[in-house]
Amino acid sequence: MKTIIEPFKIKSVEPIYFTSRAQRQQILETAGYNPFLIKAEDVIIDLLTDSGTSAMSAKQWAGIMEGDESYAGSRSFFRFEHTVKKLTGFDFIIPTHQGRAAEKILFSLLGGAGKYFVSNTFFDTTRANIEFTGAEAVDFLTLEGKTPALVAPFKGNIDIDALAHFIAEKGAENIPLCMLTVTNNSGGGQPVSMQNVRETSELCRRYGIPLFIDACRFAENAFFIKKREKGYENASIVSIVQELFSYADGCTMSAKKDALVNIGGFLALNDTYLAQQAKNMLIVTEGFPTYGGLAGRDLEAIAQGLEEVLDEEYLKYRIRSIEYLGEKIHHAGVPIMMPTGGHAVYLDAKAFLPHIPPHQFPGVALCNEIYLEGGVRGVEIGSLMFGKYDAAGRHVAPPLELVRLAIPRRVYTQSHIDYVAEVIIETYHKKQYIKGHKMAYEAPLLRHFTALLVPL
Ligand code: P70
Repeated sequence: MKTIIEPFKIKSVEPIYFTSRAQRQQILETAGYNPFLIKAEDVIIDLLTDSGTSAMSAKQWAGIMEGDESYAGSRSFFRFEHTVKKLTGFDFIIPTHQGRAAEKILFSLLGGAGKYFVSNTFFDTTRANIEFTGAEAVDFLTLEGKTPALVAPFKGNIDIDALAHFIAEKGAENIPLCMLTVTNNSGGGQPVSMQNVRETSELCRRYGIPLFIDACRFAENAFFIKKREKGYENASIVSIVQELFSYADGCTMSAKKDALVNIGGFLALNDTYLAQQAKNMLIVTEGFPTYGGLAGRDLEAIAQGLEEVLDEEYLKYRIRSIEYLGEKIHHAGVPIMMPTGGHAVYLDAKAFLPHIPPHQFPGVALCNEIYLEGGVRGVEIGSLMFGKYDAAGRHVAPPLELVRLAIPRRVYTQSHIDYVAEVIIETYHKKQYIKGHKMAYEAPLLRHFTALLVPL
């Protein structure tokens, strides 16, 4: 059969509340034109994030009941630890309440003024945790990764030559860690190839720089390797995952993505001394090392989710559901990041709204228009999230202005997605009437979460 169906049935449902365009106009104004500040009940289809929004399986809910809530030595921790070790091969597995808590611990221990952390692309919280220590976060995305319309199999790859130059220039002693984000979230959910991971690992090992994986979407990345990289056609997803982690010295993970849960994360690593320091900090900030910032039931649900996410039928449906939305709107002429990535369709706001300059936040303007049109909420990944000011106070734009439509895992059906496509295409027809925004309030770090804006 040609039709790829959702490989699950639905046992428990939640209502969607509908709003009129006039109501949404009012809601946007009240929210300071920042989609983060809209109440979820006022959203018809919520594509703000795929993080923590998964539908859990019956087995995960069963795990919630089975969770062992002992303070120390909980059975659920050992199941969690066993599962993560089997996948990653790392020696020390440290649970945290979500990804950024793992980042906070890791970068607090390794960071500081004068240090450089390098990556294909750091995501927002990772970058913020690095900069908070006084260190610099530097991205080395390949040119093809920065070219939205170009179709290439591994647009998440790090530029090895540029990285090698940078290491030679700054000195390995000033670079405490290299991180590969799989898939590359800020760059379109694009995968990183096994070859690129292997070559990055060789380069880092030559200089004694530890390589860590930001593993949020490791299973989606593995599926792309299987489908697109020569030599992996017949490999199992689990063996691809294990090989990828074997090239690294550790990882941070937000379990809210590919572990199919609503909260959780971990730090995993091989270095005994660093692990000891991390556990000491964990006790101060998160909790005892056999629960971190989580309940025993959360650890159970993560362990179960990490097994389910490796199911090829699931991954096939998952990646196809993103591609399906991408195809529909691309055929209608809507400019998107090509090819579609693992967890979201990314609209190219620069090409969608060429009349709005970066300092007027084309991505935010587009997000708000899409919400107005059909109650669909996306997120801007562009000048609001990553823009900076130079010494003269001028706005410095990031390379891409994107609107991400992230698809929660196992939550929406094909007709929901058809509706989203219709909303995007309608918005595209009205593009010349969309106006830029200006900032009314911004916080010093991670400003996109709380900023207030006004349309021009
Ligand atoms: C997302 C969320 C979180 C994330 C990530 C990567 C590659 C670390 C983290 C932190 C954040 C977000 C963005 C916009 C709207 C809502 C939420 N990504 N590394 O949706 O993990 O959130 O668990 O601390 O993507 O992409 P955590």
